[in-house]
Amino acid sequence: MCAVCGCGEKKSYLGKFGHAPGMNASRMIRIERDILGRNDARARENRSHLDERGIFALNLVSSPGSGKTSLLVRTIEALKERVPIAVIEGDQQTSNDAERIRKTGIQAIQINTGKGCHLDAHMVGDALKKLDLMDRSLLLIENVGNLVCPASFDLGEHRKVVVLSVTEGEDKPLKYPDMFMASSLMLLNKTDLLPYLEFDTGQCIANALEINPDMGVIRTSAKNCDGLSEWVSWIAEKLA
Ligand SMILES: Nc1nc2c(ncn2[C@@H]2O[C@H](COP(=O)(O)OP(=O)(O)OP(=O)(O)O)[C@@H](O)[C@H]2O)c(=O)[nH]1
Ligand SMILES: [Mg+2]
Repeated sequence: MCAVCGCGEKKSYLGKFGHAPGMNASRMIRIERDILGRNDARARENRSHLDERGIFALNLVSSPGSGKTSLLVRTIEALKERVPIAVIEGDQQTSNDAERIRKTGIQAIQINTGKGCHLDAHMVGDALKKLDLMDRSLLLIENVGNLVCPASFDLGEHRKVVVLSVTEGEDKPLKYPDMFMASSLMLLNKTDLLPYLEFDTGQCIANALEINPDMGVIRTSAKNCDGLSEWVSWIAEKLA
C-alpha cells in the first residue's frame, strides 16, 4: 500500500495538504518523512551502484494507458543495436508489459505491486540484483500507471520522463503538477490522434512549462513513430 496517499486502503491521504481521520498532522508528517527517508536512502544506493557501472536509468511515469510500453518497444527497436538495454516493468497485476518487452529480445523483469500504486526504491534495488545488467548500458523503468504517487518516490533513476497522451486533456499538468515538476522531459504521445480530437497542443505545452519551465517537450506517436528520432537523440545525448 502507498503510505503517502494510502490508496487502496482506508482513506488516509498523507500528502502535503492531506488529512487522515483520527491521525494528527504531526504524526502524519513523521510517518511520511520516515517512509520517504528510507526510500530516498535506498534510491541513493541504487543510483551509486548504477553510476559505478556507467548505467543510465530512466523512469517513465504517466497515467494508465498513455503509451509507455508502446514507446518503450519503439525505443528499444531503435536503440538495441547501439547500447545494451534492460527494462523493469511496474504494474499492479499481470506480466503483460514485460512479455511485450521480451518480444524485442531485451531482458525485462516484471514487478507486481498488488495494491501498491507506484514502484519504490526497494523494489527496484531488488530487481537490479536479478537483472543481468551490462556496464555502460541503458536501464528503462516503466512505473505503475498513476499520475500522482510515482512523483514522490525516487527509484535511483537519473531522469524521470512523463508521458502524457493527447486523449487525456491539456489541463493535466496543472491538475497533477508534482509529476511535471519532477520530470526532465514530457513526451506528448498519440499525436496521430490529433485530427480526431479537440486538443489544444500549444495550451498543453504552455501548461506543462508553467509548472516546470526547464522541462523538455517532444511530441511523439508510438503508432506512426513521429518524434521517435528526437526522443532517441535525447537518450543518446544523455548516454554520452
Ligand atoms: N493511436 C495511438 N495509440 C497508441 C499510441 N501509443 C499507445 N497507443 C495505444 O494505447 C493503448 C495503451 O498503450 P500502452 O503502451 O499499453 O500504454 P501504457 O502507458 O504502457 O499502459 P499501462 O502500462 O497500462 O499504464 C494501446 O492500445 C496502444 O496501442 C499512439 O502513439 N497512438
Ligand atoms: Mg505499460
